[in-house]
Amino acid sequence: MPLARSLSVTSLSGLEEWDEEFDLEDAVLFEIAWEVANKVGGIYTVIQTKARLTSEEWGENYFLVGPYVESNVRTQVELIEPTNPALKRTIDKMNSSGCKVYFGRWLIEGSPYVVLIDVGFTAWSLDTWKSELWELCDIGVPWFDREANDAVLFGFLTAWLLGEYAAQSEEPPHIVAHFHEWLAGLGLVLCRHRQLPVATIFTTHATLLGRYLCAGNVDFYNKLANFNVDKEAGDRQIYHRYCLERAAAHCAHVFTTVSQITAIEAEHLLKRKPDIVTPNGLNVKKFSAVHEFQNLHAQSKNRIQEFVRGHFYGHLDFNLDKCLFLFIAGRYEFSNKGADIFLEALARLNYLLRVSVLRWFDVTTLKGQAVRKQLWDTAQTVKERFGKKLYESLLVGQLPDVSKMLDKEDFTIMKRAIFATQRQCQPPICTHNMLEDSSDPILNCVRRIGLFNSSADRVKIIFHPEFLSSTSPLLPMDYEEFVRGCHLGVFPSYYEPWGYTPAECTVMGIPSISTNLSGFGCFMEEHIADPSAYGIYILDRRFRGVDESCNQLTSFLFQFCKQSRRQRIIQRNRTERLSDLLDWRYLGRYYISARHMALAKAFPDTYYYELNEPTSTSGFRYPRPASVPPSPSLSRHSSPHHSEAEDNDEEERYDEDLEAEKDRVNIRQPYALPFKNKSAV
Ligand code: G6P
Ligand code: 1S3
Repeated sequence: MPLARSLSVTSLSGLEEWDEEFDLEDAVLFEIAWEVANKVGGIYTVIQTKARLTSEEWGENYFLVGPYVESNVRTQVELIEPTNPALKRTIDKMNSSGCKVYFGRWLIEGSPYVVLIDVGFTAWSLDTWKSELWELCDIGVPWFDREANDAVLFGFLTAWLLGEYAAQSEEPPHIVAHFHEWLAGLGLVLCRHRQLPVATIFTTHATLLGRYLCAGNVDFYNKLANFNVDKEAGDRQIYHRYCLERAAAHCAHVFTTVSQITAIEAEHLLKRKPDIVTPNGLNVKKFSAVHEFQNLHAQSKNRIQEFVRGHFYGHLDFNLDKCLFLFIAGRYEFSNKGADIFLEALARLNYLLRVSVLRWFDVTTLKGQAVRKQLWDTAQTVKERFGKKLYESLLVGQLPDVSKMLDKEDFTIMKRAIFATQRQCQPPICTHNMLEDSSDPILNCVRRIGLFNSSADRVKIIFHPEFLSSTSPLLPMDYEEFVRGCHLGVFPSYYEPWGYTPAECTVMGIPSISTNLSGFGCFMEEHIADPSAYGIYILDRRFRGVDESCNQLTSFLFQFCKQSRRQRIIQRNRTERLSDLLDWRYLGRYYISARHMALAKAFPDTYYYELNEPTSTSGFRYPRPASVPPSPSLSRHSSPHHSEAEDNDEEERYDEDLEAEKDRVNIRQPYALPFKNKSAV
């Protein structure tokens, strides 16, 4: 029976309303990725955050397919009996033929169904399937490439699943299968080869060759059109992986990438122009109190301050309240993610801050003030604890026992404060003992630029080489809390197909620096008239040399440091206002469009689709803020330099400029989706 499903993407502060009623008939959607319920990198975020919207649209007919990893299943998945009869028969059949396939609900927003396949359990088929792959398309996978072996197993198993599902369906089904990244791509190639009734989509989140070439010393973007791709892949011993990726891109009914810049890269390196760009979104949390995100910033910042207090124990000769927290995070690809130029820019910033601070204040006086304030704070803390004990004693009608009024903890607090005035060695750079300390690129760079957290340095560095976790004894915060507590995210990537890190900052109202070589940076540049006024700084890494980009980055950082607290608050309000642009409720339409396109291509007798602007996400633009931009002012200094009076007037801060601008934002929807069920045309 045809299921009528309707999707309503409602108005998001200025983004035009988009209501579309359409009939998907009996179509079912399988979304296949190695990162389903399995966190490895950015694709996990795509799948996990998009699940709610896709579940709303497809309901019971949406299934995510991924690898079975026991530790993940234990914490993230509720295993249940398959609800869909054809899928139940499929899984039973596969399990009785030597596979291990599980079904469950992934315990995330939207609670989507997941089909998880234990690839290791079917490893006995690896050689047979590799031979079949060789017979089919001359792709030889070497035995030692573990990831590629997994890709072969996963590919054959997902194609088996989809084929079996088609066979077990009572009516000829309309299946949409969306495959993400090369690791899942072989399943798509096999679906086409076996001529299964499946509309296929392949999304690449980064091309293999692009990632490898950029990580080397190659002028990637200027040479993009001229690479001998086979040779380059062969030289890097990834030819077989590259072939799997390219085959998937070419076999797909619809090929998509996450940004325009990766679309160009794919056209040159994979030799197919994407049919549509599907930018990455996020699930934007809206608080009932509009300024809750500002309060959360203050709360999280306090926790980071506590951590910094501990890290710089004995060396806290700076005022934490005037300390700005800048951070970088991401996959450990030193130059691709721009850690190299970030560190270099920090060294230059350190110089600028030292020079400019010295011009106005005597540094030793500043330090003396910081130490004095810390001792004062300690005395206040101990006084409060003392007062509480005194009060408790009086409450029970007793005079206090003076010998018990100061306990062990009070003495510890006071000793720590005294030690803080004595300095022997520098505070550490790294929070962990690194196994390969001498060859670690970050530590080596820090050694080269000489930023060792000395007391004269205005820029201090802490390297936390591990995922953040709220259960860590060191810094008990999860990533989201940490980001909220910082002032600026710095992501000067050279290779970044999309870049979730600055997008996450934006939806939490934290300004960020990205680049015009990242999908996110280009997207924001395209859709905002004056990105930096909204706290979206876009570094030019495309038309400038490394040294010039580094100077520009230093200048962004220096200007940011000169902002007053009030200016930062206004800027955070503006940044947060861009969230709607990055919400799946808005960006999800590109995925929807890709699926409609694939259905129409694979089942032209049933579905019809017409696309107006196939590869463009253009058509809307945030105007320049109406009020004066939060330009840095040297006379007001709440960060490195600051007056108390200025902080006090922050309460009247919020939305004089927000109100003024709200009505001016009027964004056209990017393009219409004239998808119709053919019978309704
Ligand atoms: C938020 C809080 C304010 C706090 C401010 C600190 O806006 O609501 O109470 O003063 O953050 O801002 P800063 O940029 O100095 O961390
Ligand atoms: C990739 O992950 P990465 O950090 O290796 O996919 C992400 C999701 O599409 C994307 O945001 C990122 O730029 C890519 O590089």
